[in-house]
Amino acid sequence: MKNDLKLRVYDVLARAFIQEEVRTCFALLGDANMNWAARLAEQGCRMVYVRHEHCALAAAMAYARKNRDVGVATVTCGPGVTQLITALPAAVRAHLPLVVFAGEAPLKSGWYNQELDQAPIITATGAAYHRLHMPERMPVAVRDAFLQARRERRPVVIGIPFDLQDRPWDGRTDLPRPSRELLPRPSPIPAHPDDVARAAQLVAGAERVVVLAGLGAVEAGAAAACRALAAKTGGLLMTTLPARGLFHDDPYCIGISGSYTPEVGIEYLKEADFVVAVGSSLAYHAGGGGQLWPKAKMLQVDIDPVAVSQGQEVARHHLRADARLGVEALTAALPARDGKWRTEAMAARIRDSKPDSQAFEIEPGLLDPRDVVTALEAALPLEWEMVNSGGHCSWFFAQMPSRPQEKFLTIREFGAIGNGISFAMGVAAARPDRTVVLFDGDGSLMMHVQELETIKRHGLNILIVVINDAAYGSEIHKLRSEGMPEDGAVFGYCDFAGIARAFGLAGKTVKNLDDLPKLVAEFAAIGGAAVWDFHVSDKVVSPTIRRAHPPPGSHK
Ligand SMILES: Cc1ncc(C[n+]2csc(CCOP(=O)(O)OP(=O)(O)O)c2C)c(N)n1
Ligand SMILES: [Mg+2]
Repeated sequence: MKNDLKLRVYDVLARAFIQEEVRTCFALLGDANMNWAARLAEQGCRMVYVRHEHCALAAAMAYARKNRDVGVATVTCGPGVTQLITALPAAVRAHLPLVVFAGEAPLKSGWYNQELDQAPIITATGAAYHRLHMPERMPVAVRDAFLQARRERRPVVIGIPFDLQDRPWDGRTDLPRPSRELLPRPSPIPAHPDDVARAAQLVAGAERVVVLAGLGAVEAGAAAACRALAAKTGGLLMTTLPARGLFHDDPYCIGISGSYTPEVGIEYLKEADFVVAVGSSLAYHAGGGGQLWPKAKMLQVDIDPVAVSQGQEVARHHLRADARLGVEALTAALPARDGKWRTEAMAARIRDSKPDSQAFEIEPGLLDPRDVVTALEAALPLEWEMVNSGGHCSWFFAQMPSRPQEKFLTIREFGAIGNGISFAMGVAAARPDRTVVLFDGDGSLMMHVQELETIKRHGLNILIVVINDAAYGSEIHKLRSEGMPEDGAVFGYCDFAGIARAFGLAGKTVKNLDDLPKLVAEFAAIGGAAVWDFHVSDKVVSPTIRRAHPPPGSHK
């Protein structure tokens, strides 16, 4: 820190971020960002200091998704930047607007041990990289980074050599107009009447319609419109995984589309003859290619309709429009129909069926992960924020149908494990008055278990539920299916309750599910953070794995 009163470049850079209304920044310090970060904090930005740079970016991702705003993180140059390389592609694929303040090695030295050509590493992930080497232009370049992140919905990393940051500021002290004031504010795009007429004719000719909503439907506020369309056609509703819970209280919602569809949903989708996909990119894992609905034609209602998505032919029919306006216009253009697919008996089946009814032999003393999820579904307050992580266990905790969409977050587009704890921190920072409950696997939690210290230090209110099968479940089930040795995927029941206590959190190995209501009440009363470890059997195989990796002997 400099003791003279002269304004430095990092002072102005910090002001430029404050001017962009940055109120939370996820950070890990080094030479190339610490002065800037200290100034940012002084100007009222809440700093969440994490223990691994990956987690700074991943937490900013969840913050951005939750607040529908730009997430901000900061890392030092060189090794600080290389730690971001798993989180960046995940943010790119999830279309999350982020700005990362990264340092760069000093320009003045002939040699610097942390020097690295950062741009190609960052741009290889799909994120943008801007070198800021001209102090006078930096405030505008920062503003433009926010504009770019918002418009392109991807991470923008700005790299600034730290000797430049340390220089006295000789330029103007007024800042450019912030990105929020410059952003175009277009109204939602209505559908063209010809497209509506064509779409209505197709839907009117269908008998078994399913309305599938994705995050685009959530963002456009299209939930009520989708329900009305499903009601008018007498059809059913479902969502993609990230949009789960959008129809949580609708008796005709068959759950999540794709790898996580519950049993009854799979059955009804086989009968469907028409799917209206609303605000969904029809991703591979959402069943966009139509494997789940072999008889159905598909109409996509979206501002950016596609023919092929993630290597698969998807919708043949398209209605280009804002999700809400498009669905409203379609519904209005449909004639009333007499026969309906939906019946009260179907609603009762949807309500009363287990997501997966397969029986498994379970070792004494271990739990069935499906029972754990059912018990948690009953015991956890509905207003708690849920964060779902990945891994084999994620099939089970995706099945909590009573939880509303606005209390749910999952970001899975890059398929990386280890992010749950960061996402939970991001949600906790975005919703400081709420309790956050994270559902994670043991392998995933261990990947960034150091963040328990961050949670403790920042007093975040997070309950971590570990579905602990003592293994990388996804890998064991695949290896077993191929008759391969499973040693590399099995590590035994690690003592998460003990680890949590060592970091100063509460920790509990929950053996009896009947204890849950009492445990939840106690946790709700005290708050803070805790890890609850549920030792589950690795004999319970999710339907997705059973389909894709049948047991040995059944291979063709
Ligand atoms: C960063 C990363 N490394 C490795 C993998 C491969 N992988 C996918 S699922 C999984 C197992 C996760 O284990 P756990 O969190 O315990 O969940 P489980 O599958 O056991 O339910 C692994 C290692 C991955 N997806 N991402
Ligand atoms: Mg596991």
